[in-house]
Amino acid sequence: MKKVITYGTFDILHIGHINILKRAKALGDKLIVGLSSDEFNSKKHKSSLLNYDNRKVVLESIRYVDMVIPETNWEQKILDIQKYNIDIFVMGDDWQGKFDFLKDYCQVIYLSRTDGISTTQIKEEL
Ligand code: C2G
Repeated sequence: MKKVITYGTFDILHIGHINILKRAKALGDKLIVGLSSDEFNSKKHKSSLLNYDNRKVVLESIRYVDMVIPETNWEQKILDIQKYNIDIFVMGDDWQGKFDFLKDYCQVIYLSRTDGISTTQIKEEL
């Protein structure tokens, strides 16, 4: 049973999110998503249009997602990897290198982002 984890805000879901979730799931058997809380979003200097509960329900409905846990701080990843026996940590390559410290605990894979789409762009077009 190979377990994969990834983290993010996943506001206003779009194909970029689906692509990374689909590819992350394909790397193992179970995918856990650490979903940024509304409070943590403000620490990331990001605001989401949809609140945590809404974003959580949406993520849980995706076939590639097996479990959603809250992401409330930058320090929880090592604990999450140990707590959930994670084999692979996945992030989009806009984070390339930023999480290499996790290589002591699990495999770290950065996947290419989907070009031409972002929540920021959608918000601006709205
Ligand atoms: N993503 C992507 N292609 C896009 C947009 C997003 O592959 N066009 C990926 C990002 O690289 C990330 C995931 O989708 O891996 C979620 O993106 P965000 O919700 O923007 O997450 P972010 O704000 O990067 O938060 O601790 C890590 C942070 O919580 C990551």
